[in-house]
Amino acid sequence: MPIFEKSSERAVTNAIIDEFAKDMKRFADTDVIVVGGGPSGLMAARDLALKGVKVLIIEKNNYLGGGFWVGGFLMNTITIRSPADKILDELGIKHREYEKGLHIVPGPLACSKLIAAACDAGVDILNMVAFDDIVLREKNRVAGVVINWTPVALLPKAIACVDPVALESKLVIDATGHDAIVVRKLEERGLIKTPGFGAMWIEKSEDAVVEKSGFAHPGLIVIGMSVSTTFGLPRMGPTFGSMLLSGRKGAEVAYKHLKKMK
Ligand code: 48F
Repeated sequence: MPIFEKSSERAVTNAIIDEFAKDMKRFADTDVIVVGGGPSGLMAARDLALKGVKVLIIEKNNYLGGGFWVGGFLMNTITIRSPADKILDELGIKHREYEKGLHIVPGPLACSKLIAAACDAGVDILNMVAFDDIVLREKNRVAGVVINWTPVALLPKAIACVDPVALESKLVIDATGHDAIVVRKLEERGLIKTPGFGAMWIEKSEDAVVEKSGFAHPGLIVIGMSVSTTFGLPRMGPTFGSMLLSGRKGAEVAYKHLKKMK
């Protein structure tokens, strides 16, 4: 007596291809593209999706979460300073106060719950796909991204030309962490100058990252550690409260801008 419903190889293949084609058509023209699915990108995307914005995360790995799975020094404890613990409460993530205002939570718990919150909010996700370049419009406004499958970058040199495709959006958010990949693309084109991030100073850095989260160029918002690289702020080490608050601030800035565009 079989356990599972009858199906076929053909139906399984068709289900995968049909859904992917439908998704890609939707992704080709969206409101906001978030490049990078770490804590700041997930937070921003979740907040935007909850407000009814069409938002897509492009993530080069097969997994989301970026550096949020582990705390510092390959150890699981994530530290979050108040008031960002309120976001943990909002997402139903159990945490403990280690000392006044310094909260701790296991990385796998915090990260998996944040990913689930983004998915539940209706965020679209394109993983194993890497940002390759920007789409520019009038006055060098960022208006989308050029993407390719992550493995394409790993192909041997003999396989020369594997053209990418492009997705249009009203706004792009750089949430690629210290590398600030999208901002760096603008820099390659001489459109922006980035000082790179400075030495560690947790207290100064966390506040400054949240304050500076916002537009770095027309059409382009920066959040998370890419803010540090873009504006030459100190790095912050293994504490994540500002990643969540920066994502939230980026979403607010994006939402306000989208409303003005209407
Ligand atoms: O690095 P990441 O977690 O960025 P974040 O949201 O958070 C930073 C913290 O994890 C930590 C810290 C604060 O305590 O210092 O580092 O700023 O996540 C960045 C995501 O971007 C993806 C990358 O795989 C990761 O998931 N990413 C990077 N380059 C690309 C990319 C690319 N070219 N295309 C698509 N995704």
